[in-house]
Amino acid sequence: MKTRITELLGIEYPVVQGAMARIADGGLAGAVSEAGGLGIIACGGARPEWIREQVARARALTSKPIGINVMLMDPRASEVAELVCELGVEVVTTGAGSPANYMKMWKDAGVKVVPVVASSALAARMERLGADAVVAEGTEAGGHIGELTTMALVPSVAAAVSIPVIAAGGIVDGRGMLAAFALGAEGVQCGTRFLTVEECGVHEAWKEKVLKAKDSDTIVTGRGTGHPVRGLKNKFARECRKIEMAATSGEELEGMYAGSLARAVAGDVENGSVMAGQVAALVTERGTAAEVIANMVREAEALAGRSLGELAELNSRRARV
Ligand code: TUI
Repeated sequence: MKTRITELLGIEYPVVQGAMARIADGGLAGAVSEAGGLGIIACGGARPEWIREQVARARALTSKPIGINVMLMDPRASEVAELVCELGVEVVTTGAGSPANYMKMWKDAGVKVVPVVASSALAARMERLGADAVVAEGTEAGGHIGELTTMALVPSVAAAVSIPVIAAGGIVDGRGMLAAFALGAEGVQCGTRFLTVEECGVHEAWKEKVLKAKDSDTIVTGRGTGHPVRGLKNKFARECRKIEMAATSGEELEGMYAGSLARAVAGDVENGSVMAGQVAALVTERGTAAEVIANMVREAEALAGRSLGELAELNSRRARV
């Protein structure tokens, strides 16, 4: 399969694994890249020594390109930004802010730069600064999110830039991949779908919670702080919502979130922030990274050759290809 994304990133399939803070390590990223997608090591909240180890771990699993994600709200973001160049990773993605300050450094080092954006305005700004592609991430996604849905955001971003667009948020299988391509994307990024794969080291309790989730089981907390985060409903989320309703300032809320991801990572899925996207409801299997990617691409291509009438007929029989 060939798209501007596969050519740009030097990968076989235009499927990128979303960076999931404290979860997406070298083991997962290496497996995704070896399977022909792009694996990304999430550096939000990570120490530089950990990042070095994980890049080495991914390199031991694959000789194909890998990526690093810089979480821009992280106090160590500028340190991580420099590590990207030093470690010679092929691709950098960014999240939760504008990477304007680092763009020149990365471009000069020959790194492919793919910022995650939640608006067409930021996408256009990123293109002007030299971004190679953008990830347009809709509010269906897990973790830190913007306002627009994938359905509204992807065509809007595609109209605003000439560089290729990778769609994210709510994509879990070939149906979503085909829909994203119909909206203007040339690649997809999936996070939640990779949470339950064999190579993902997230706590078993988190995997089980995703596998059992229904479509109304995610909730957004932190809107009052200006940093909304989507995760699975639990005691922590209910408490957050209760306090948010009563709070009079953002600062009053910030304290609640300290350590919440660490608790979930340690397996406390009731009192921690169990980030996941709306499509958690559609994740009902585990599988391997290679199976996820191969099935997604196979299904998208099998659907793409059909007329709308044929698609409707398949839908009427609730049939999958
Ligand atoms: O970054 C993400 N998702 C994340 S980061 C993360 S780590 C975390 N840990 C604990 C608490 C909170 C977060 C978990 N999930 N996605 C990419 C993304 N970026 N989504 C939306 C945006 C975004 C939003 C606004 C990017 C830029 C922006 O505006 C920047 C500007 O300057 O206009």
